[in-house]
Amino acid sequence: MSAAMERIYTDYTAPQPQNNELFSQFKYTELEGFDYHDHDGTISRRDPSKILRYNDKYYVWYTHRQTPTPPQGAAKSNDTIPSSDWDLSEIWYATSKDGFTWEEQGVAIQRPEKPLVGWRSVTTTDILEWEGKYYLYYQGFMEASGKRGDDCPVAVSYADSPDGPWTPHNQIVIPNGAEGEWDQYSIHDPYPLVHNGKIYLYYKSDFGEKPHLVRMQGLAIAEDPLGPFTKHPLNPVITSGHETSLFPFKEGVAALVYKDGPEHNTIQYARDWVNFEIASITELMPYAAAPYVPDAFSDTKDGRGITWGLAHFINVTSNWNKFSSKLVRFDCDLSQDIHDPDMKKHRVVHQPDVYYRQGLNAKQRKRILEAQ
Ligand code: AAL
Repeated sequence: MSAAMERIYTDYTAPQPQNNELFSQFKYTELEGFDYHDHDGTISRRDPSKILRYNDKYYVWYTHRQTPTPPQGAAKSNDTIPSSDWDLSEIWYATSKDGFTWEEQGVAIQRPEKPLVGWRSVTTTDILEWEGKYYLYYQGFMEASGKRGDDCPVAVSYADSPDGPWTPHNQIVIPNGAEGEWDQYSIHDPYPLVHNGKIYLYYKSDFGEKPHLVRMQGLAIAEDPLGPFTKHPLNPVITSGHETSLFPFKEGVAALVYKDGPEHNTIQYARDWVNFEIASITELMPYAAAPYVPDAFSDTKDGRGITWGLAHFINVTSNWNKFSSKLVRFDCDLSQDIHDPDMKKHRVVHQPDVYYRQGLNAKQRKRILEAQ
């Protein structure tokens, strides 16, 4: 049997995508309720948390930047000028009855005073519900992003209600790795789930040199939301992806792995929550996907999967001098509880203009013409 035929039997839950429970297309819907200043770059919302359902409402937390200018890069940044789209930011939150129209509630986590963790910027948060209390994990920047790199550890705040008030733990809860380790500079995209009575927090780190940064995903496990977190000895556990989102599925965990790395644009699965295999290949995956995962914290042994969530579009005007991002809703069928054939079509039919927008640049056209 060829290697390819082997994979049909070992890697995929079905020979054809339309019958693969861990394959889906992704459909996108513009959200109502958020003002973006006509995308002039002075306000940005991005990197949403998983969706939480509480008192018949959906809750989402996200990075909120509102600055007098658009991002200007690390060299030009100062106490009011942001270096990047997520510099000088706070964690805000919004609620919704239907997941399409949202009401912004305001700030959840403010930047603390210098030198506390996150004094420069608090960003890229995710939510954990544990024993009746709520925890927001987030990146705590202690310098403008982009000085050496996008360097930060992870901090945490906690509350008795999703509406706060949030008490900062004011300590680094997921520390950077030691010098020379793969996660020495950054601990990004903290993403907690509950498994085997413990908190399984997946995260990204990046290493190497710009513009060829290598991004991989690690796992840190704790018995208490405030730590200590122990990093898994097999880290990195996923060798691709960016803001990787995960959800319990049957006895294991599935991951949306997109954007970076040799295995980008894949949906992966780990029966043991550590050793991931490619379950399907897909496209138009949501950026910074933040799914509604009803059983994220129930320590389930039969994860039901996901059907929707929020994500973000970055640099929505394609103008680097007005860089800002916006939240968007995605829908999919990665669920044991629905079967939506329209989500299982494995060919997203694009119109010609989509391909023409990926046209040759002047340098490429010049190279081609000169080679004739
Ligand atoms: C995002 C996330 C983290 C990074 C930056 C803001 O997509 O990966 O949060 O630090 O980009």
